[in-house]
Amino acid sequence: MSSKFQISWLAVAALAIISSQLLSVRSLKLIGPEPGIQQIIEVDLSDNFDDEGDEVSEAGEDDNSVGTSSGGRFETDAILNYAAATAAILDSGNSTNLIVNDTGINNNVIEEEVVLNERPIIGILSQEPGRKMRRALEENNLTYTSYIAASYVKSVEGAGARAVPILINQPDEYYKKLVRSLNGIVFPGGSASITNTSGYGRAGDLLYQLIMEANENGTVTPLWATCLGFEMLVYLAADRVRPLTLCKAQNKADPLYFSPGWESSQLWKDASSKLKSDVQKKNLTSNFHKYCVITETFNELKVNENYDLLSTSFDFDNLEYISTIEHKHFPIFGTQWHPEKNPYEWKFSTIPHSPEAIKLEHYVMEVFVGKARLNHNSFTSEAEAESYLIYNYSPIYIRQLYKSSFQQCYFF
Ligand SMILES: *[C@@H]1O[C@H](CO)[C@@H](O)[C@H](O)[C@H]1NC(C)=O
Ligand SMILES: *[C@@H]1O[C@H](CO)[C@@H](O)[C@H](O)[C@H]1NC(C)=O
Ligand SMILES: *[C@@H]1O[C@H](CO)[C@@H](O)[C@H](O)[C@H]1NC(C)=O
Ligand SMILES: *[C@@H]1O[C@H](CO)[C@@H](O)[C@H](O)[C@H]1NC(C)=O
Ligand SMILES: *[C@@H]1O[C@H](CO)[C@@H](O)[C@H](O)[C@H]1NC(C)=O
Ligand SMILES: CC(=O)N[C@H]1CO[C@H](CO)[C@@H](O)[C@@H]1O
Repeated sequence: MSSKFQISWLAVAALAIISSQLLSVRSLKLIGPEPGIQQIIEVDLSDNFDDEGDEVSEAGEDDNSVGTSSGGRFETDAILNYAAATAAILDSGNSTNLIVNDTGINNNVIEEEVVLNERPIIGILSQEPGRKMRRALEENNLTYTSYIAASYVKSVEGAGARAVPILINQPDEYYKKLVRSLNGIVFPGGSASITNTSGYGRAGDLLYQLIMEANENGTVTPLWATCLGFEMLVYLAADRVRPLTLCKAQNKADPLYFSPGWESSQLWKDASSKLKSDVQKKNLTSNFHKYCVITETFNELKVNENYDLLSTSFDFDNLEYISTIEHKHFPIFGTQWHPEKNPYEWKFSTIPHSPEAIKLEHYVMEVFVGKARLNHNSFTSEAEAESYLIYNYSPIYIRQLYKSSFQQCYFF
């Protein structure tokens, strides 16, 4: 855990200037830097924060505690990234104070009042219709060229965010504008190509580069990638090398087999012990994939240098494959399974609808949208935001057109 937080001193300096970009943490104290050696970060998340500037009086002494609600003290690598630390330290409360003691750099103490973004907007990437959907659209004289399954929209809405569709085959400037304006992005599942031979793959490639750049710049920019989106995430993280192995996990509900370190991960650290136990013992995750990423490939392609493997699952032939990953420093999550199907899709009988399965979806989406609340990007006006929102489109009850695996889809 000692290199969990990476703080860029450049980003810290930028903080003094860009107060609107500030993130939520009651108190953060940075001591140093001493080039080339470890830095120490002390974090105080205690409730009795003293406005007068007693920023770390309540900090714990446990060297390895990470983002606990009582604070802690963290040793990190020399190159540190501010965004990752504050994202990881996200805790309750909407109005908090952040103090950076940069003694050793400028002998300055920077104090800022920060608020959570309570109106997060999440962009959801659209994609080309699959073969069956395309035929059904043609038969109905519908000329749409891309779609988003409504379950992804409902899923972010259920966690307190609004959704914006991200269209495919648009100029680069469109995607740059959206990454500057949105608070988080979703790469949904589906059947498009994950390479730049599809509009989905091309948009995903540019969005991923922009998301990484924004996070490196100190703007917490969360990404959630499901199923095909997960496969594209690993492909991009592997520097555009296909990471996929054929497997058989269509229409299958599974537990997660957690990997070492999962309990302190960004994704699982705040889960209730009941949920953590249920997701290991019960078949709460919905799987619809015929490709898998196996651990060997993940390591060979060095994706493991930047991403933590959080869980594996097994296909029908007992092949063990990677089911959950997250970025080591940024709020970027990938699941081969479909959280959004549990509450919102009904066609296949294997989709889990138990109360525990619904809690799982709510929990992971709350973690994701929680990270988006640390992002203070916005459109230039509420009117501009409205012009992009999904409310400009109406979902179609797609099962009236063909035997779709989706209940409702948005078409563009
Ligand atoms: C900032 O940190 C330095 C080094 O630990 C310490 O000597 C100084 O008192 C701190 N300043 C404040 C205002 O906390
Ligand atoms: C589609 O268009 C063709 C040609 O205009 C027409 O014959 C057909 O009835 C239309 N189908 C539907 C479902 O509207
Ligand atoms: C598509 O990807 C390939 C392989 O990474 C690359 O050589 C090519 O330039 C890309 N094309 C476009 C249009 O981005
Ligand atoms: C990151 O920062 C660089 C340098 O300031 C800037 O040119 C670039 O546009 C930023 N990228 C994003 C995605 O914010
Ligand atoms: C989970 O699914 C498998 C079949 O894929 C089944 O054998 C097992 O009993 C299920 N477990 C539970 C707890 O329902
Ligand atoms: C839960 C909570 O802390 N709510 C606070 C959010 O911020 C407003 C304005 O500062 C306070 O009035 C609320 O009490």
